[in-house]
Amino acid sequence: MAIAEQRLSALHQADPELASLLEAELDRQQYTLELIPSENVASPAVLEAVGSWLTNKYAEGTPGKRYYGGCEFVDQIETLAQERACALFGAEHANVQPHCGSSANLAAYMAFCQPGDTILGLDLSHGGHLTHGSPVSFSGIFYHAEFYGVSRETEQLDYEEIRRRAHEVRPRVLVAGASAYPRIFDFPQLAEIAHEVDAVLMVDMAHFAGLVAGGAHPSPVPYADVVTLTTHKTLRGPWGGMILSPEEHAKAIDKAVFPGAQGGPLVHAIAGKAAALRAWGQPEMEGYAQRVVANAQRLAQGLLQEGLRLVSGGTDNHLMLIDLRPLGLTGKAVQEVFDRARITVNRNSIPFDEASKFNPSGIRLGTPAITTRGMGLEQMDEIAALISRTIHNLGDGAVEREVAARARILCEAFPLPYR
Ligand code: DSN
Repeated sequence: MAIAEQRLSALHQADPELASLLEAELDRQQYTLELIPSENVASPAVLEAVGSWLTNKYAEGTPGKRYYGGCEFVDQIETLAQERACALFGAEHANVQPHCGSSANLAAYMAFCQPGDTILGLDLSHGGHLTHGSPVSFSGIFYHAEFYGVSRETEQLDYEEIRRRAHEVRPRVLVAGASAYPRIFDFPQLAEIAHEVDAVLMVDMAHFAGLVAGGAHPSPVPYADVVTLTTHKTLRGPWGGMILSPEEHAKAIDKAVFPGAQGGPLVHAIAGKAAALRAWGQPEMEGYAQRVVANAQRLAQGLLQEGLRLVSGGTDNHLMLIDLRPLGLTGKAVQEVFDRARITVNRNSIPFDEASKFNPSGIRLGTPAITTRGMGLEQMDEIAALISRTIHNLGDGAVEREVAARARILCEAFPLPYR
């Protein structure tokens, strides 16, 4: 019996069709180089917590103040997660209930804004996130969204330009953070700008929360009025969100999460968050954040040496963006070829992209998941060569098969922790 079959024995009995799809996905994850920078590999401990009977429990409210009986243990579980989050990030208050990053951002806006208020965030095509004001998201529908971008020359944030925009539009909330920005943020400067215009500084550290936890990225916590994050990216936890803040904003944020933005919390996910947060104090996480960044920088260096152009010329964090324009390619076709070559990436807009959002000019890559699997600098050199070979021979089936075979060998040498 395959190991996945043993793990899913109840599901196999009850629903073989679904079980076999889960198995197929495990197989895909096991034998694919996962380079999507927002993905990672949750530990078996996290999976056990998330897959537990906590999913049976309703617990609207907060620990000690629930609208349901029978909450004595889930109160302790949620308190544990809150305390661990506060200790790890040096925050005064943590709300661990947001179901995801978007819910966390919705609640953060609701805590500080009225509908129609102005928010100022990084443009989506310059690396921002949908929930930072995109017209197709609640953030751009309920609020008046304005944007800042990166400089055309450096493809990096220009803090004088952010200051100019902030004075021009006088936002209620200045939003910092990104989904596709390969550089670090200057939080003291952002806080200064926010204060100059009496704005709240909200930092969405979803992408780099794990780098902050491990000391490989400056922390926004001492500077921001509110910090949102997801727990499933660099933080290596279950799918979910979280909000950190000074105590003075705790009440407004808790109220915005529930009943403002959500109903009952996902207690099983909160337990997974608690398990993931505990791991950060353990030897297995020692140096992880630094390795993620070192791997990203080595991968970036390899890609540059192979003649590929990277947005802003490299990376300071866990991700990078390949600019496909010099090669006359667009992201959709490249992403599909990589899928066949057992390398998972995602197509992404790049600053000043003239191509459509559906088929943009960039490919976004990151190292959190492969670093969790134990890969290091030597593997980054090989992966850079595989990426280059694939891109430079797009449409050559023999190359795709060779790269896929090599990717599989690498994955076999650095297995997922599930078997
Ligand atoms: N969609 C996520 C990402 O891939 O970066 C951000 O929420």
